[in-house]
Formats: sequence, C-alpha cells, structure tokens
Amino acid sequence: MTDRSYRFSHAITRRPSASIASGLRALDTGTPDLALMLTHHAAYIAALRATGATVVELAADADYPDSVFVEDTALCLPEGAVVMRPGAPSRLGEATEMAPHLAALYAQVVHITGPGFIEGGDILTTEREILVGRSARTDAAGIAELTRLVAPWGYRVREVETPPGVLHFKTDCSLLDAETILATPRLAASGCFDGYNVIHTGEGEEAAANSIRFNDVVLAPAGFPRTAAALDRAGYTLAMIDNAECAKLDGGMSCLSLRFTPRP
Ligand code: CIR
Repeated sequence: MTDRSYRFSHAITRRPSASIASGLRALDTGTPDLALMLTHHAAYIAALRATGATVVELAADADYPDSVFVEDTALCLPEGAVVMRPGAPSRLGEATEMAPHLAALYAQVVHITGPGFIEGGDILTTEREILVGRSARTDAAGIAELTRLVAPWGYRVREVETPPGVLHFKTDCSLLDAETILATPRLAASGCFDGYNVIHTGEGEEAAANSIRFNDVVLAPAGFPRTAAALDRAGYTLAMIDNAECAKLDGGMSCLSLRFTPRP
C-alpha cells in the first residue's frame, strides 16, 4: 500500500492579513483577532516543519481577506497541480495568485477554466480515489472538469455530497491513513465512506472533523477531547493546534495549507 495521500515533502501556507476581519463566514460569531491568529498560524507551521517538511510561507495578501485558507486554491498531486476555480466570487483571484508558486515547484500545472467552480476544501484525496463533494462552492461542471484533468495521471474522481449547510466536504472529514477516515456521524451516514474504516468525531465535536494527517502526525484543532481520545486510542500521534480565530471564518486545519510532494 502506498502512502502518498498523507506523506508529503512540502506545504504552502499564506500569512493572514489585517483584512481577515472581512473574511467570509456563515454566521457572525465575532471578529477574528489577527494577533492571536498569527500565533496559532505560527504553531501550525511549526507542527508541519517538525515532521521534516519544507514549508513555503507566502506573504499576507490584503486584497483577499480569505487568502490564509490556501487549500481552496489548488489540488496538489504528485504528478502535477490543478489550480482551482473558487465558487466564492471574492476568492476567484486567489487561485490565480497561487499558480506561479506551484509552477516554481511542479513541471505540470493545469487549470480549471470553467464555466464550473470547484474549491480544494471539497476534495479528499485517498490512496485509491479522489472524492469531491458538491457544495455551494463546487458544482457538477467543476467536478467534471477536474475529472478530465486528472484522468491522464491515472486518478478516479468520485462525486459525493457535502451535507446541507456545511461549507466544504472536508469541513466534515479528514484522511487519517490509507484506509481510515475521521468523519462526522452526519457525513458518514451518507455511506460515502463505505469500504473505509471510519472514526467518528465525538458527540457535539463536529468541528474536530477538519484535521489533517501530515507525515507521522495528525494536526487537530484543540478543544475536542472526545475526538482526541478516539484518535489517541487508535494510535495516532496528535499535535493539537488552537483554531479559535480561524473557526470564526469557518476555517480549520486543512484549509491552512497545500500539502504535496512535487514532481519537478
Ligand atoms: C470561506 O468561506 O471561503 C472561508 N472563510 C473559509 C474557507 C475554509 N476553507 C476550507 O475549508 N478549505
């Protein structure tokens, strides 16, 4: 069994800017505190680096309030990178901004050109397939274009549904290893993970589902003890990261990085 869906040599992050206060959110639960977010962001990057990865830190970009959430701009596979076409109009330009940084590391960079839309937060890559959740940000045409772009690299795309009212597919799930997925009970109930081992988030801890397996560590948001205990029991090494400020903008562990092993 290969492990390329969770072992990576590189990550890209982007520093949050003061414009983060204008970031998109489903519900207003308060303005994110930039200084605190920077502290959490530094801890996140340190946890990635502690696994031995190279982390490319991009400068803050005030033109795009949500640009700290780099995951939505691209899908990075070993063979090449696919630049997304975000469904949120205020985020469309973020993907274009990311393209040259990917081109510096990859020989192959291809683009979703539309008319469809797709955001990285709706994509879960496992060892055997790429699952893409249809959502308010990702539509059938975007998924169809992604399917065409990654077919020459040997990938199978499976369309699934993001639960209603949930921002992204990966808001509710994470890959833990080649066979295992952490998921909210509401998402797992759809049957989309049949054939995988599923670990459920603890009761009332849906926000813990957005974690990431990165090399030997699972980066998980702090403050969800039942889920942390379940992951610990299953043998995963955890790095708990405070996510309180990004959570005000519906962002979590996966959103804050692109994770990959580029093929130059
Ligand atoms: C947004 O609504 O686009 C941002 N405030 C949050 C993006 C989170 N990204 C992700 O889940 N991949």
